[in-house]
Amino acid sequence: MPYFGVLHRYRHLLDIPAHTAQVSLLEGNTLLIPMPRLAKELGGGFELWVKFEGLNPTGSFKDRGMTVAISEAVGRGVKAVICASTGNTAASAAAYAARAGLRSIVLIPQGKVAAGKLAGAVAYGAQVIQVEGSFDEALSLVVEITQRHPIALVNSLNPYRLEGQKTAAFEICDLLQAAPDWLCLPVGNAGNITSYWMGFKQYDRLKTTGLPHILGVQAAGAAPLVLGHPVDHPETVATAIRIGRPARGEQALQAAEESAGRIISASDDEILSMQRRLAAEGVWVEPASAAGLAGWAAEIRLGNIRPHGWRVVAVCTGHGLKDPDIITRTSPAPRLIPAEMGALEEAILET
Ligand code: AN7
Repeated sequence: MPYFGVLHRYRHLLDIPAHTAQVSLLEGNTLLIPMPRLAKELGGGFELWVKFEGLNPTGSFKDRGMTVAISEAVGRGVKAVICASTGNTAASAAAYAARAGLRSIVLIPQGKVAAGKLAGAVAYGAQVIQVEGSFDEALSLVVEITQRHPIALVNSLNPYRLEGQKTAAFEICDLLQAAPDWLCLPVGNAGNITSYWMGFKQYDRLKTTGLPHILGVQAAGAAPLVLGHPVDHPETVATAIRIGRPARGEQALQAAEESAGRIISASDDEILSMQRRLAAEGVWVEPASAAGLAGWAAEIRLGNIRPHGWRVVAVCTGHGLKDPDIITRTSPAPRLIPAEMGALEEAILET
């Protein structure tokens, strides 16, 4: 049966208005990749899967929520949409707005958005505006402007974004025939952790698929939910989750508590090291996307979680291609040789 995207597949399970007019790029249906070698390296005793959300049409999980938010907006006659973004939401909003023939405006924190995301937003035709400030400041601006002008807000304060993002939880349960024991994922503005928890609870009510413990992971330099207070100047190499005042923070804490999970933080070093380990198995994700698994690895190492046959799904939210600079910046440049056999042999045989 051909695949038509998350709205087509799961519409009956989403709380959305009847006017919603499907705008899709056939997002969703992403791969759940088994990672037995990495599980063993991390100590073993559990089964590890990566839900690779970087395989969505614009390279991140944001497409699941955006198809629904834009479909709803189009259905009620909206002509322009706006969001604040650390990059992925911007690219996704721009793409779905383009698909629908809407104008899109995206606000990004100056100098803190990875190259592939900015390029995406520009390529899809968004009006990109840089703000001299953080994501959190940009978000306050877009919330206010949507109260003054007829422009639809497509940040995850928009409830239809969450409805769409629930579909990832449905897919995992459909594929594994049950919820996993643990779900680990990065936390920024906290829309995704909220959506997963809504999705798992809904599926459990409908199909008794069970509930996972949720491990939400923030970057140590942007960890308001771990610290218990907002962070005014968040800093992390994982720019996607460089967020100090998560819009859905309360719901994230509730998801962690209700699921008997937790929200922890991982250092930039731990995040980058996990990014490398994943890439060493052929799965290249952007730094933020490695945070969930970096947190899991730390919990195992510290003895806070004892793995006994758990089935673990790590959500890798965005593709490595989104942020190529972080890799090239932190690795030696490829060696340059003359176009001669002797030089090639010397270069590859010397060590
Ligand atoms: C790769 O694009 O907030 O906790 O503006 O891009 O739902 O915010 C991105 C967030 C994780 C965190 N991984 O998700 C934005 C933005 C990646 C991300 C998150 C983001 P939320």
